[in-house]
Amino acid sequence: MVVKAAVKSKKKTKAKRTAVSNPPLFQVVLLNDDYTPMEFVVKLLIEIFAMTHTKATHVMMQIHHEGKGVCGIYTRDIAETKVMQVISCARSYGHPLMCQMEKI
Ligand code: TYC
Repeated sequence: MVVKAAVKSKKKTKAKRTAVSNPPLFQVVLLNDDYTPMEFVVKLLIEIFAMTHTKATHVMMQIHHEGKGVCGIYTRDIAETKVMQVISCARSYGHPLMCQMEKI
């Protein structure tokens, strides 16, 4: 009777790598206007974009002086939700504040 010894192959099998790409990112941008109160914008940046009071005040002042400013960078669905939250909150208080998302 011939007994065949099991010969373990020393050869490494290469793991197949599938190409994956990162999802596109969008920056949520707040626009300046002459009517929305500064303190409202600060509160909104704290509540919707999880900023500290110091950071929110800084971003609000930057928007006030430069016309617009980035509040955060997100994937599409989250950016869309943030824009909707900002606009619906602002409108519910009667403010004209505008917010948009831009692909980066
Ligand atoms: N310019 C507004 C004011 O003087 C304040 C403001 C800041 C409004 C940022 C909108 O995105 C904005 N009351």
